Amino acid sequence: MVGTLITVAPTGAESSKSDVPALPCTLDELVATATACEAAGAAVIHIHVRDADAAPTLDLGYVRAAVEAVREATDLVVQVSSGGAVTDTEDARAAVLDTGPDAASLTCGTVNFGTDVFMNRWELIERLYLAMREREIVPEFELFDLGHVATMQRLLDRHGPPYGGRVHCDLVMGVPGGMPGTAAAVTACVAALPAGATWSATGVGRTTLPVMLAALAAGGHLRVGMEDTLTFAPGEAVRDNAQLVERAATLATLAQRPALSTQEARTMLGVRESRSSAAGTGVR
Ligand code: KMH
Ligand code: ZN
Repeated sequence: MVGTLITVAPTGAESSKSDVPALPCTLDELVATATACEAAGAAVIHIHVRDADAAPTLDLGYVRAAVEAVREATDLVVQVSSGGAVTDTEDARAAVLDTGPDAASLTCGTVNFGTDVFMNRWELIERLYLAMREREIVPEFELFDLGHVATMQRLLDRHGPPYGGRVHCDLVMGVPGGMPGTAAAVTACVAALPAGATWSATGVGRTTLPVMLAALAAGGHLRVGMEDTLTFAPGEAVRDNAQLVERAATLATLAQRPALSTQEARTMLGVRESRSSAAGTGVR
């Protein structure tokens, strides 16, 4: 049986450093987290960047520095977020594809996001998808709801396969406004995925463990990290991202599907072999 791809999403765009002091926000903190998470079993890192005030930013200087620093310090597959924060513009979200990542997230539909709305118009989804393929960036289709599976299928039908030729999805579950983080929802989503697609799942907040266990049982992969989970157990704050990766790797080993190496992850995802951070040709 195939091993488990573990992705770490260490920072996100939603939590504030003042509320969560352990959140990696500076470049040094990001690199230290990336290094520790790779040692603990992560193979992919999903990056959101913070500025000097620890505020979420899509400033290309910051994002490029993060991509380069993580690549320099680790062998992790570097996946930038094209989702950003709910306040980011479409142009800014597209521009991060010019920072030379191996992979990028691609959310396949609009979703209520707590009291906010995470907007993903069809035109933006197409634009990001085509820009990724042009730049040889592997997309990770972020699916917050069952309808997003249908939109991903429409995208593939209309535009053909992504760069790398593989379809890899991440079920983002338990967001207030999206699909629930339950085993039943995992089953429903997975049944709707195209044949041959690989998938991971992440459960936000207290859904992290049920989603992780359901994903392992159903042959899926795992995403964990402080973007999605800040409480390790009732009343116990997460110590750091490596703690979440260690737990995921332990459960994967118990399921007899141990963590994939970074090289195995590159092969599975179809990531380009060598990539310089200077890549990028400008997003229209
Ligand atoms: N921060 C959320 C609004 C992604 O990274 O692509 C969107 C998000 C998805 O985190
Ligand atoms: Zn994200």
